[in-house]
Amino acid sequence: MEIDVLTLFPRVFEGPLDESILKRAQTKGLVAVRVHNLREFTHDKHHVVDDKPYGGGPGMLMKPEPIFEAVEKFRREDSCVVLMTPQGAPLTQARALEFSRRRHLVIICGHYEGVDERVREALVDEEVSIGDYVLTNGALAAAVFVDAVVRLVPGVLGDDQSADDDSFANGLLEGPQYTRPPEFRGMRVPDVLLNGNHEEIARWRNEQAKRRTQQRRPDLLK
Ligand code: JD8
Repeated sequence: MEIDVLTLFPRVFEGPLDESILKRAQTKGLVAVRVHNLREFTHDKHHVVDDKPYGGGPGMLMKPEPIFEAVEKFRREDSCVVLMTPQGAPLTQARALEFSRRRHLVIICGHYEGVDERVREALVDEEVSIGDYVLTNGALAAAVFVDAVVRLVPGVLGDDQSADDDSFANGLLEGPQYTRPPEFRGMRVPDVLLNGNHEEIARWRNEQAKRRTQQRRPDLLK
């Protein structure tokens, strides 16, 4: 999979994309993530990327020209152009899995108060939000989106970290988990996990997952 990210803050992506799973996905050649500064797609002396909204109102909008120029440079026949915006469809695991099957994503990170509507009309295939809370801009949202999608690209996760085991993949939250030692500061690991009966362990884990989901996220059970 190839991903081109268009943003005014390319450094936001430096840390997240160069760690662990995302780094390995890229060195293994399974994914190529390229981050581009939208300012480089301006032609005026001061590299202006924003302007006042017609009709008045607070804040600034992203001008259409740099975004059009960048998208038209990178998009191909098989591309999906994604706009990060609070007005987008909420990202779910099912949606992340769909995006992970695309050959090429072009991700537009909004900034300021958002983008000129003609970007949506003419360029954008999908609008995505990462959740119902307000971020200062679309760059962090895009980093989260890239993380959720890339780890689902076939071959990125090892067998011992299969995406099938993820919470949300089976619609349940993960139950309690333990590692050594068997007793720590008086708190014991449940006996069932120590007795080696894998059928009983699987049943216990499923019960615990259902109980935790019922208590914390009953919406997931509906
Ligand atoms: C893109 C600008 C900030 C949005 C005024 C300041 C996604 N789940 C999400 N929450 N927030 C965003 C998001 C926020 C953005 C932009 C995405 C571009 N802002 C603006 C309008 C109101 N604030 C997001 N995906």
